[in-house]
Amino acid sequence: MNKIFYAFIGLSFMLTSCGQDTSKKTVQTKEATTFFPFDLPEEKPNMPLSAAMNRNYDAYMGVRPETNELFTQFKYTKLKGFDYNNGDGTISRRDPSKVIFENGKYYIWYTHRETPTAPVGIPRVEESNDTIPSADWDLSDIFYATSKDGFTWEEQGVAVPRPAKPNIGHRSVTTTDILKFKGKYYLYYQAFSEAPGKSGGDNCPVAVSSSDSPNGPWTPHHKDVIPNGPAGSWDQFSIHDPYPIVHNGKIYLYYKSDFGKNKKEGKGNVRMHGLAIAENPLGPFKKHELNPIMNSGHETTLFPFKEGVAAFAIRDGNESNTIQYAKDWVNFEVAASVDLMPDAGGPFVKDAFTDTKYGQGITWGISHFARPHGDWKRNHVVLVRFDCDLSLEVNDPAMKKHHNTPKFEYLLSHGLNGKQRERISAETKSLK
Ligand code: AAL
Repeated sequence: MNKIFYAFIGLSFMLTSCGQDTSKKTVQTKEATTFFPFDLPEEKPNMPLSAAMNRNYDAYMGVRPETNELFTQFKYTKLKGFDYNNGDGTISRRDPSKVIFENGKYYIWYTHRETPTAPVGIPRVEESNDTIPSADWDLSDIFYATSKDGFTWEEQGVAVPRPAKPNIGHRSVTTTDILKFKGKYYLYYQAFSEAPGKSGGDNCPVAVSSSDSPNGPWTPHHKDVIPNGPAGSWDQFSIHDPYPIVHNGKIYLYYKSDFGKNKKEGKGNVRMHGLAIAENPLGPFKKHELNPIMNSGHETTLFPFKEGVAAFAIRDGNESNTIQYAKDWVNFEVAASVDLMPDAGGPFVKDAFTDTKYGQGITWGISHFARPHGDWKRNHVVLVRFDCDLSLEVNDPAMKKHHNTPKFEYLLSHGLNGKQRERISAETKSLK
């Protein structure tokens, strides 16, 4: 009964607020705006609204997660076909590229490390040498794998090996992504000439290799294609996670940079994303004058969506755990807050290279999960499949549920440390 009554009042308000007679409207509005209607209107109601309610209508593609095309759950599945030496830290696979479909099968490329020991870690970089890795992505090559169904993969071996010294990347080639442009294939990747961490940060240029076929052979171009910014600029040291998409006949390459670290002031890295645009896959790439164009995120995951481009902001920054949207491919706005985002997601983007004018979105991809056993001494990363509904072609209500209940153990695994316990007990003692 209540529901019907309020719906009636809400409806009569909406109808009268669209009327012609403004004096009447004012009176009616005064009476009717005492409440917001029980049935959440799909269209923005013509009544005074709070900042939050204005945002709910203006900033999102739907007024509730179920109708917001850029809201999704993420579901995960273990991949078949990859061996990790019982997870002892000597084999790692991480930072997968986008998935592409060619020759009747799916392809992915990724960082592959196989070393006699697990990495010592960036803080102990001085203990690394020609066979002992510093970071998990040290002493790596770019491998590829193919699959008929996206769940079971066959590792095909190396696509881009570390080149001989003194070429860039002779220490490690990592974190690749794929571009198909005018019938040729390009792999962009981070090319380390020293162990990650050796000169402070994780600094390396971006190199590119090309091929006439996704099966290779790949020709390395031995050049830095996305140069670092000038001294003092946000991307002066690192250009990570190069991620190309074709837009307006050009290559839009999004990347991440680590910056803003100040050990003395106890400030860690911030991570933001930039955009570099080129007409030719081998460059020159021109950085966008508004860079950084995303204030949050870590690895880059983007896909054409409607007229614009959607991006994952995972793990770092004020807007982490959001999916963002830029209608003009540059100015990103938060489009959804989400849970359990895929780290380093490499989605299957059907229209990544078709220069689409209306992107259809994604439903799955390959991402990575660091330290599945939680042990830094056996540090390695595994590839995993994620599924979602960020697609205009699919409507999967089960992917639009917005209520994740983590296991109690998961919550408790994020416990207080000793120092925090001391502060809390001192606080309690100080209460008289
Ligand atoms: C990743 C990426 C880049 C970084 C390192 C390896 O997740 O952001 O690739 O350099 O970590």
